[in-house]
Amino acid sequence: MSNSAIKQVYGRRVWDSRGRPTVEVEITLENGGFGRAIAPAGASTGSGEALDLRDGGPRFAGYGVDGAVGNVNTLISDAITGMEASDQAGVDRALIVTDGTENRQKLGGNAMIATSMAVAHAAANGSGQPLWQYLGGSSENPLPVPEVQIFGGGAHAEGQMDLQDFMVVPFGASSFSEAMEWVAEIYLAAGKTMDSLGKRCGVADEGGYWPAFSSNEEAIETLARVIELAGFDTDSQVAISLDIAATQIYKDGGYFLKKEGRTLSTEQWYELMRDWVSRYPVIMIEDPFVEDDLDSHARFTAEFGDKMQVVGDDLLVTNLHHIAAAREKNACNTLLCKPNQAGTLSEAKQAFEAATEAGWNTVVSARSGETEDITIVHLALGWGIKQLKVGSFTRSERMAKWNEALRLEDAFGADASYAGGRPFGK
Ligand code: 2PG
Ligand code: MG
Repeated sequence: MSNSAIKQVYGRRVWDSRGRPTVEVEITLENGGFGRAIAPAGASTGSGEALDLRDGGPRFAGYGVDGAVGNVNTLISDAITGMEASDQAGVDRALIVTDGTENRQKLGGNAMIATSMAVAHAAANGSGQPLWQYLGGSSENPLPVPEVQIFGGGAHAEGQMDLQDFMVVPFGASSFSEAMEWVAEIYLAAGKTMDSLGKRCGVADEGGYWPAFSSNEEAIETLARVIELAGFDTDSQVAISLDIAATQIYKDGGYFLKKEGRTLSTEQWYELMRDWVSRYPVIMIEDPFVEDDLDSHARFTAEFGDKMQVVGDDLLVTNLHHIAAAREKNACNTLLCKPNQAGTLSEAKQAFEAATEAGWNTVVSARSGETEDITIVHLALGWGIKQLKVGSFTRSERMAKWNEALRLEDAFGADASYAGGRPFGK
């Protein structure tokens, strides 16, 4: 038994940013290395993603994780105790085999991803390296370009707005810290604008404003105005990213716009997005169509893919088979990489590598249900992922990630650089 052998696996229930139970795992190694990680949880989930194991029943509205935590302390502990934590692929394989299901319903995707990430943290700690470095990163890897939510809607705001995330992308900043400064100014300007319009209602699940706009377009138009009001140029400094999360509004063969009280055919919906994209500075659009409509995604990517990023989240669910199918049809040009959709770190990394091989860009992403866990920031720097999406610019489960990236930028010192620019289009 060499140094990084896993000595102890311990799971406990903690709580996420929506006040729901989630799984925390702690790993202790023979060499004294220690790692801890917490599973995040989505609200607008894609149908092919790894399933969180929930207890069901009346307690905590069914969101309990006693079963998943129990699995960590029994089945998972039995399967990986004694294995080398430095063999991430081997540990992840053991998790996958022990689970034995397609969608991780036996052990629970939540139990698996928390374990997989905690093992990486423990191995890094045991080897005396920060996680990003242990994962193979160098201080020459650029800090990622953030996508930051200003207005939240969709499943994160009880459907008050049809689209889910109205975000800003400070692609023209010269450093990550400058990007954060720009976002802070825009966030303040957005608050002032909403107050003066009398449209500030509260905050959505990820901390962005939950506005009382009468249409999606009003929100996009306001966001473009706010960027300019804060003093930024939308051509060269800060532009808009939209997560449509279209599967959530797809009903009975059409796209249902609740505020406007109308349902659009796929063709009408396509036209509406074409209109938005032509009139507003939108440089990224995520899940523009229902997740199984690869043809519409392909048509959209053929028309706009050289000008903007077409991002697959529910479309790809960080899954190699979905990525292969989308690649075959050219259905997008960017992967949204969410480790908990995959179930293990090794599978998330394979998804990133498959996307890179396809010539796509990748955004590593948090979930709408989050905690203080900052693993994804280290994945970005460790694997060399150039974009990062973690929600708004408020609330500590979001700020924990932005602040961790600032710490890493600081630690890189003179080597620090910023991914900047736009991967597709100018
Ligand atoms: C998404 C994420 C983050 P959720 O759709 O990209 O905004 O939401 O975690 O609910 O899937
Ligand atoms: Mg999404």
